[in-house]
Amino acid sequence: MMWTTAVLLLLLPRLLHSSVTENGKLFNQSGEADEQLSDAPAVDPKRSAGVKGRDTCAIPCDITIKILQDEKHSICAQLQQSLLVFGRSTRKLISNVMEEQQRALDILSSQVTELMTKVQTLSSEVRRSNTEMFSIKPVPSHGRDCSDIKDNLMSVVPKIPSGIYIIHPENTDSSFEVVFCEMDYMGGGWTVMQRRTDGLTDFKRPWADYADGFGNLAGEHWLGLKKLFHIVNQKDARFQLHVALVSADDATSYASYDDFHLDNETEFFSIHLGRYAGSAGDAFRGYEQEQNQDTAPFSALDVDSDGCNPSCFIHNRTVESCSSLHNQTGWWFNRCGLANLNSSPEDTEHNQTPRTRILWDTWRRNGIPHVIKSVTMKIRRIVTNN
Ligand SMILES: *[C@@H]1O[C@H](CO)[C@@H](O)[C@H](O)[C@H]1NC(C)=O
Ligand SMILES: *[C@@H]1O[C@H](CO)[C@@H](O)[C@H](O)[C@H]1NC(C)=O
Ligand SMILES: *[C@@H]1O[C@H](CO)[C@@H](O)[C@H](O)[C@H]1NC(C)=O
Ligand SMILES: *[C@@H]1O[C@H](CO)[C@@H](O)[C@H](O)[C@H]1NC(C)=O
Ligand SMILES: [Ca+2]
Repeated sequence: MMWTTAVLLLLLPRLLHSSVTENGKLFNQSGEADEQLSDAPAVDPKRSAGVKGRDTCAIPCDITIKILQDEKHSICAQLQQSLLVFGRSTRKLISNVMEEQQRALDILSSQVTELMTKVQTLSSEVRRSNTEMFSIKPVPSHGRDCSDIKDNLMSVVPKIPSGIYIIHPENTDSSFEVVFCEMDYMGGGWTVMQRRTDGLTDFKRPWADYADGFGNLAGEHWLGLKKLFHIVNQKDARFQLHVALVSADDATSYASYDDFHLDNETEFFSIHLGRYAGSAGDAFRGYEQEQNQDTAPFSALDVDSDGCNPSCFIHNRTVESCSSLHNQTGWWFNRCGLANLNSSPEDTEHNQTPRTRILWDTWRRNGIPHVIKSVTMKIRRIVTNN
């Protein structure tokens, strides 16, 4: 509405001018009006009368006055008349302009309404297709675990690459996991559950982190006990565990267990190992029964189920927490034991003790344990005939 008023204010002087010109014609049509009238409507009637008066000085005064009064009356009547006409035409013009503006506004607003409706239709269309895309279609997983992925893709792809895959273990409601699959090593199909190579990932972690997992899947990481539990507890599936070790002087060895599964979190994810095979020795079980970590619950720096209760005597030292002894890492400690693959890789800058290094005590040369620089723990389905 503001701009309509502004337009009217701009138009008004022009309207007034044209009306006055029209009225000017009216004046000189009657033969009485002076040119000045059009420019100065408040004209002094005496002045024009005075001019006439000089031409007719012979006429007696009372008659002259009468004539002048008549003239004055007639001029006033004409002025009133022309003012009326002026007022009427101005009003008409203004109302015409306003009507025109109103029509233009009506057209504009109907166009705007039409556009708004179109926009609403379009955006609801977009929303609908987005909903279809994101919530109705589930996230596609590549398989139940890396062995399953390998079996599924083997007939389709000539060479399956190692890398990060999405898995959906069987009998798990909606837990999709991202895992690293090794597809080249020893026939492929391995789901990596732990990798320690450069010491860049901090393995000093509380229970929650060991339960949920941490690190970088493409590098050092711990997959997490919950995910591991879901994978190895699938129906009609059995898994083997493979530990691959590399020493500081680039010697390699492995330890393999033909069965591997975990108890649930209530049982602190106790580990269950099958028969050992390999070249690194069975450090999980050690040399003596009291070093055996098979069936041990998992411990972390804040959850202590390490079998040292209240304390153990290890290497002439009193130990209350195996996690503390092993640089605050988590593992299936049992009176600490001879294996802990979550400790730090070889690091010459730190004054490491055998207990803060990656520990696999049964891999020895000339009776001395190897210094281990990297390790991977991976699991694979065992083909069962049932
Ligand atoms: C009215 O006055 C105008 C301006 O003075 C003049 O040009 C025009 O001829 C006059 N018209 C008549 C009909 O006298
Ligand atoms: C203990 O762990 C921290 C963090 O991972 C690491 O920086 C440090 O070198 C480790 N200490 C030893 C003695 O290995
Ligand atoms: C965990 O396992 C134990 C023993 O098998 C069982 O009694 C318990 O109900 C399980 N807990 C959960 C939460 O599944
Ligand atoms: C522990 O102490 C005993 C006797 O005090 C000694 O013979 C043995 O060598 C010590 N062991 C270690 C690992 O220091
Ligand atoms: Ca303890």
